[in-house]
Amino acid sequence: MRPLVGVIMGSRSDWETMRHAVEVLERLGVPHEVRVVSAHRTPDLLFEYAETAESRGLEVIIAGAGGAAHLPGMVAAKTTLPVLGVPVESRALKGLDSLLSIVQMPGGVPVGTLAIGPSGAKNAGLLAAAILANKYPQIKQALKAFRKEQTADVLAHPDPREG
Ligand code: RP5
Repeated sequence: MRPLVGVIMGSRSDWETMRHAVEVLERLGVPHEVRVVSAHRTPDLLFEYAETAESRGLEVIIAGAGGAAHLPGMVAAKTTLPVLGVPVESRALKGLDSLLSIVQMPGGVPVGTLAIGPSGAKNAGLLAAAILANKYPQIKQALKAFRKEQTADVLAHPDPREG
């Protein structure tokens, strides 16, 4: 099936974080593509990717970046598709720079900003699935099953001292 979610990141070094978004999409059976697209190093590719995303059939974009993290905001500037931003943890400032760069969009061009790091990436995958679930019953079913399993797993292991 054609990809519905585009997962992009500013650098190959972001993969360790962004793979958590992709793992969720795989688990829920959401068709997706994965690309490195840098706002700073490949600005023309960024424009092309964002401008053609909708006509290629993408319905949600997840964009992860670290440091001066312009990628999610610039993508959002070039498409009206929902853009979910994942702040990647930077070495120097532990991702606070990434978070503030992504979350502080001026009114008019939204980026749905998630938490710093792997949890944010995982939740971006889940949120993308939740957006698509309104249209695709199979994804809604997979999302509900995921949440049910998660709850069952916690309830099955109430004593934290047991493995
Ligand atoms: C950003 O710069 C990327 O998103 C990455 O998080 C950060 C560092 O990139 P590398 O120098 O590791 O390629 O554009």
